[in-house]
Amino acid sequence: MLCRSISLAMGLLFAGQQAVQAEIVHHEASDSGSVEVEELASGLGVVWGMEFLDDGRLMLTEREGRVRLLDLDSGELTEITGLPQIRTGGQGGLLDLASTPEAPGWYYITWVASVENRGVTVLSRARLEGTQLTDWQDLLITRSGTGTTRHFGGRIAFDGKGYVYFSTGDRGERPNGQNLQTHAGSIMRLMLNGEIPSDNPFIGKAGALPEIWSYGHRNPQGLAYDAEHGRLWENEHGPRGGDEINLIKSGANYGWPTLSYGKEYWGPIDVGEGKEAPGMESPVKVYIPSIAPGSLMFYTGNAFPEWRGNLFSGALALTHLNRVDLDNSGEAVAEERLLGEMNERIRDVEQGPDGLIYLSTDSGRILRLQPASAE
Ligand SMILES: [Ca+2]
Repeated sequence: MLCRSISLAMGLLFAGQQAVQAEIVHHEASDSGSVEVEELASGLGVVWGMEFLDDGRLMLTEREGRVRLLDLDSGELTEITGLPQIRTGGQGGLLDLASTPEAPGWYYITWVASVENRGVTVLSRARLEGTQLTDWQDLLITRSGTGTTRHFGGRIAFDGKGYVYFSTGDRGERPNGQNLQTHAGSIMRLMLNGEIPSDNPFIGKAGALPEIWSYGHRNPQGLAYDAEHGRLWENEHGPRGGDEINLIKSGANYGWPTLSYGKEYWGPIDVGEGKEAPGMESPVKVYIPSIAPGSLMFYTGNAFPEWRGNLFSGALALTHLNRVDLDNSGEAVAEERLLGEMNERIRDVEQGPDGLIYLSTDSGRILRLQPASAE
C-alpha cells in the first residue's frame, strides 16, 4: 500500500563539480506516516558499508575496493588510501566498515584477501589520518577459503561490552555450516584488539576454532546489536526462499545445511533434512520468497519514534527497505516493506547521528530518509 508523489526539488547538492538537484520523494508508508527520500550522492560503486565520522562526514566502502569520504553538505567525495590488496570478484571485495566509541579512532573493516589463491574473509582495523588509513592491523584472517566467489558474510557489530562480532558465509560449500574447523558459516567474537575472549564457547574444545561464537549459518550479511535488551541480531540468505532473522546465542547451532526453510534453485526440492530439530536454533522470522537481505540495523533514534526498537534491512532481490517490529520478548510481530516503488537493490542501512536513516543502493546512490514534513 505504498504510493508515491514526486515533489518540489529542494536546494542543490553538489556531486563533485556537477550540480545536481536534490530530488525529494515522498513515500507514504502503510502504517507509519510517510517518509521523504533525499539523494545525497550517486554514481558510486556497490557501497557495502557506511560509517559516520565525528565531523559528520560519511565514510563509505565500495565493494570494488575503494574507501571514500562523503561530505553530506557539499556532496564532495574524497578518496581514502592505504588499503591492502583486496580480492574482488563475485560477491567478494571490500565489505563492511564500523566503529565503536569503545575504541576511539579505530575503523573496523571486513574484506576478502587471497590466501593460497582462494578468497577468505578478513577482519582488520585501521586509523584514519587525513585521507589515509594507517596502523593497519589484521585481527583475524579467517580459515574459510574455497574455490567459489560466493557467501563471504562480512558484517561487523559491537556489543558495547568490549567485543566485536563479524560473520562469514559458508563460502558456497554447504558442509562448512556444521564444520567448526572452518570459520566459514559462522559468527566470530573477538576482543577489540583481536584477542580471543577467554569465555568464547569453543575455547579448548577439540576440533573447533576458538573465535567461533555461533555456527550453522549460510550467508549472514546483517548483524546488529540491541544494547537495551542485550541481543545480537543476525539475518542471512536462504537458498531459494528461507531467508532468516536469528537471535544469536553463544555456542548455538543455526542449522545450515541440515535445516532450511528454502528449496533448491533447480527444482521444488526442500534443502536439508527439515525445518526444525532439537539442539538447533529456529529463526525468529523466515522470508518466503527470499528478499535477499544485504544488511541489518537496529533503530534507536528519535527521528522516527514509532520505529524505535525495530530491525531494518535492505532487500536486494525484492528491492525494498524491510522493517520488522519486535516485541519486548524479541518476537517478530509485524513487517513492513518500504520504498518498493523505487525498484532499487538496497544494500546497507545505517542510523545517522541525527537519527535519520541512511541507505546505499547497488545502483551507486546514497539516500537519506526523514519524516515527511507536515503539510
Ligand atoms: Ca538456520
